[in-house]
Amino acid sequence: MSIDYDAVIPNNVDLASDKRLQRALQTWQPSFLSWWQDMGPEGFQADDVYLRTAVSTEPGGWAQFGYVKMPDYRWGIFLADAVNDRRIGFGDHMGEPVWQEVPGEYRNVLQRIIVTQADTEPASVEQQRHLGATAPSLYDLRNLFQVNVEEGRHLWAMVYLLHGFFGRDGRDEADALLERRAGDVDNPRILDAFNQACPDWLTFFCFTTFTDRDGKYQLAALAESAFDPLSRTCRFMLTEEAHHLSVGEDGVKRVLLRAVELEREAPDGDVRAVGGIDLATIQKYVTYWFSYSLDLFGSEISSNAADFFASGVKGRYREDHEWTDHVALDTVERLPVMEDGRLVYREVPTRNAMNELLRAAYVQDSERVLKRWNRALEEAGTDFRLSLPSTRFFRRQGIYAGQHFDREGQPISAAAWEAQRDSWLPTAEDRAYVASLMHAVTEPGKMAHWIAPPSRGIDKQPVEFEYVRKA
Ligand code: BYC
Ligand code: FE
Ligand code: FE
Repeated sequence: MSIDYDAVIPNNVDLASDKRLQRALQTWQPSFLSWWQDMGPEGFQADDVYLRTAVSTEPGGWAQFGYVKMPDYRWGIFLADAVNDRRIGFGDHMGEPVWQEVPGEYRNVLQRIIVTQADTEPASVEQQRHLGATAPSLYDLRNLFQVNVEEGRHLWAMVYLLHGFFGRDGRDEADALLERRAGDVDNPRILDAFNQACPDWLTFFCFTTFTDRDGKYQLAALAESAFDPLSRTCRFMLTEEAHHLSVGEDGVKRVLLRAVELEREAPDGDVRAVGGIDLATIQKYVTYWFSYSLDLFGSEISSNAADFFASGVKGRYREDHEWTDHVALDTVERLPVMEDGRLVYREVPTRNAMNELLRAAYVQDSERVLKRWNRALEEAGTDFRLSLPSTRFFRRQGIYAGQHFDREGQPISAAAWEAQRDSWLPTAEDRAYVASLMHAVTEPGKMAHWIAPPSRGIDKQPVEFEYVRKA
């Protein structure tokens, strides 16, 4: 179905024919806009930003670029096309037709998952709202805002499901999504990575590399869902997500390349002495955000995850392509668990290890990113290489939480942890140093001292294009 762009809420779900839903969403819309004014990008609401807007859900030509003031962005409801005669692909209902309505027995779990997914979207906008003031270039400023408006659209995508399929409860949850606040001690966001501060651009690039990548894997698992409207919603969100990941990966790469350049210019190779971010500090930020994002997959051993899979609510990554046994009832996974202070392998029913299987796919994907960064370092002529810590390192959720492991994942004492922690994770001093470099660069084509320029601009525009025009 084509997108109705004349409607108050652009959509391809034929909203015009469902007056009740349309009214409910049009009532929520002013609350969303007022949240965006209060909690969205601070200081840039009146400026013209060169943004892409979704105009179709066809792969390929789905986006259109042009100057838009952010509050005028056409946030809408776009589902990927329905798959003809789609069947449930895994779990206890394998082979049955997918659901177009919410089955009563799965209403609570589905609602909880959708609310959790929804909550992360506005949370990330709140976390990033002050970054515009210190953007290293107009190119980066525009990318930040592109990510922000699309996370706003992801919120719309989930609110459509809540309003359309969960009645009164869904409407209440949609309101609550605009009331929780990232980092607020009294009314925080649901998942802990979304309550962390995002005070500087190195953090932003690590967040979009590793935390948005959790989004990619969670959305892919939900795209397998037996609840077809959720599946179609997530499939379209994934096309937008790819850009967020590239903003992160390319951003970190540009900071790395600049560090190598400055290392050569600096007396004694001291990058900080010449105003750059040194490679060791970049490694610490990578370690921190990778570990924080691992927590977002939930516990390694989880009866919730087993129930999600059994009911058909949430599948594995590319369930159809990467797995042959889609029922997973008679198999086990071997996981290292802590017993009496030692790591031992224990067998866990596969269904209870679903979070760990999704996390493993995520780790593999993250390793591919590290490989690309390391290739760039090699080409730049340095011996320095980045690495990811063990999945047991610095965890706050799941079976390794509350214990100490070194970067290789070996159990260590609290004292050994204290002694080495500052060499593994950003210290207050590291953060203060990175913060001291953050100053806005607003001349088109110019870059902050600590970051290399991108290799190309956006939508075939040159790097020196005026991506954000001051009002
Ligand atoms: N922080 O069995 P467990 C994105 C809770 S990112 C705090 O271990 P389960 C984006 C858990 O809720 C993608 N609490 O976990 C990225 C449960 O609480 P209750 C977001 C946590 O349920 C960047 C308890 O611990 N999407 O889109 O199997 C920018 C034990 O649960 C955490 C989704 O998350 C944590 N890290 O799985 C913008 C998909 N981890 O029930 C956007 C939907 C666990 O005891 N969510 N807990 O009160 C899910 O599928 C599941 O909720 C989870 C957890 C995978 C998150
Ligand atoms: Fe998102
Ligand atoms: Fe994202």
